[in-house]
Amino acid sequence: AKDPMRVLVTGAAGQIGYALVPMIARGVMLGADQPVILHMLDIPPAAEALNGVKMELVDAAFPLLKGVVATTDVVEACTGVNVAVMVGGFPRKEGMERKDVMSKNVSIYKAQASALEAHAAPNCKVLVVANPANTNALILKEFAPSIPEKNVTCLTRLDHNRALGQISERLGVQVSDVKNVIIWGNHSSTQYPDVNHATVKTSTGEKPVRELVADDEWLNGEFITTVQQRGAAIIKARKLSSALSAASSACDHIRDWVLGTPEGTFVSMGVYSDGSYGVPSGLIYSFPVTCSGGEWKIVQGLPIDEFSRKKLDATAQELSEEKSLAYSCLE
Ligand code: NAX
Repeated sequence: AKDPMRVLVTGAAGQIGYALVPMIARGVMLGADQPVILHMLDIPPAAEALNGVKMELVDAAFPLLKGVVATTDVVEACTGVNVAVMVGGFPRKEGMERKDVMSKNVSIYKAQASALEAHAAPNCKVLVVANPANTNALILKEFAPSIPEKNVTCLTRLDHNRALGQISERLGVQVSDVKNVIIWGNHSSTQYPDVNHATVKTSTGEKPVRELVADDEWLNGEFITTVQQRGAAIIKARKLSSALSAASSACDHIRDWVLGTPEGTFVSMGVYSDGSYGVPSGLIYSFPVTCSGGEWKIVQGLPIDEFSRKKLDATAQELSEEKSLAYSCLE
């Protein structure tokens, strides 16, 4: 039998946490043969609720769940973890300035970076979910210099999955037959959902999405804005932000990273830019990646047309501005 892996979920008393921890305990994230020990962190006002989540995990009698740590102590939460899913953060409240929200999150991510660096297992893989996800991940990376930069990522898989879902709905095909959409850039409304390399499996082989949809106006317009604005549409409908889809996508992100992507399939991950596709290095930017042996690699050599180029640059520009704002909060 495999040794258990320790998985940290911060913000575990929140709504994504509530959807995510049972998925992890059922093996959705790391595999049906991988025992896990859950480490759940939240802040003192949520301590009682967090304990309630722990009680439910016990009550669910998950065979793979070998232990639960529920704590408000960052060091205890981070100790020995192999995977860290950072869902906790400071939400933007009505009337708050962008800079004030950034400043709160910068201090949270700076502190948690230090705790992970000092106490996590070597080679711990980090996924930042909390917004602003790319920039929180960048701060975490900067303040945990001994964690390899390739181990710090942010979640854009939800956006990726939303794009797959929209294509599947439009064409009336199974979502599992659609692949290789790309989310470029920031997990924000400037992200660029790109279908230029996406295909659909049909009875006569793989066909390009552009050819099957045969409506460039929709693909270059409404499709893009629907994916970009999907989070807002969920809030409008549910009066709460996306939670089950975010949790499921976080599992997809870690599972593919650890266990590998299928041959010929790429997925979107926010990773530390190396300058690929003319994206400035030093940003956490969402790229198409393939994973194998526990490492991601940016898919190289995809042709980028002029329409796409502008969109890749615009979202990079926004991330550079976020980075400056974050750094101004450190001064
Ligand atoms: P909730 O407000 O329900 O939960 C957040 C939890 O974090 C709360 O329990 C809170 O007490 C806790 N928390 C706050 N500060 C903390 C700290 N310093 N350490 C540990 N825990 C702390 O929000 P929820 O709906 O679960 O969303 C969580 C985050 O995910 C938000 O930042 C949200 O914007 C972000 N999202 C990111 C998505 C993505 O695709 N990257 C999509 C979904 C979601 O909107």
